Amino acid sequence: MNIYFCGSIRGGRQDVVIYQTIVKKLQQYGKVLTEHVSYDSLSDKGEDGDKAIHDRDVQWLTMSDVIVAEVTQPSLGVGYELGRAVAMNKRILCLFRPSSGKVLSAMIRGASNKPLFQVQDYKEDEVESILEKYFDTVIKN
Ligand code: 6K6
Repeated sequence: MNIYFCGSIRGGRQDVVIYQTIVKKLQQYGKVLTEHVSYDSLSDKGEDGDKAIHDRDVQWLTMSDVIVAEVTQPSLGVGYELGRAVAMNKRILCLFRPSSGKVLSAMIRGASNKPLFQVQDYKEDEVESILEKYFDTVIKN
């Protein structure tokens, strides 16, 4: 299974440790095409140029079976990826931490439409069990 993980890069890297926990868990279920989103050392510069990054990421989205996005830290890139993924009729799980004090965009929470587009509020220590439950269903269907 190809899994596309979305997390903030230029939107701010404060949740990178949670991205690492999520990516590690996702790797039990398939190939995470965007593992680099969880790298500690990722700067916001990139080496490939923005057009190459965009085109490669859209290609990976096309190849993905499931998209998992950590949406607590707002990111234009993550929002864009989710919009493109919805247009492709992909299966999408958005993870949001209310304990951050932030309020999730209505354009993400309001897009929730089970079973294809799911938004799940969670606490940090629940993230692995939430992914287990989600992927149990994905694997069965
Ligand atoms: C920095 C270091 C190496 O590469 C970079 C910049 N590049 C990106 N590389 C790969 N994917 C990217 C990059 N910038 C944004 N994205 C995609 O958009 C990722 O898949 C993230 O889910 C999302 C983050 O968007 P921003 O707006 O927070 O940057």
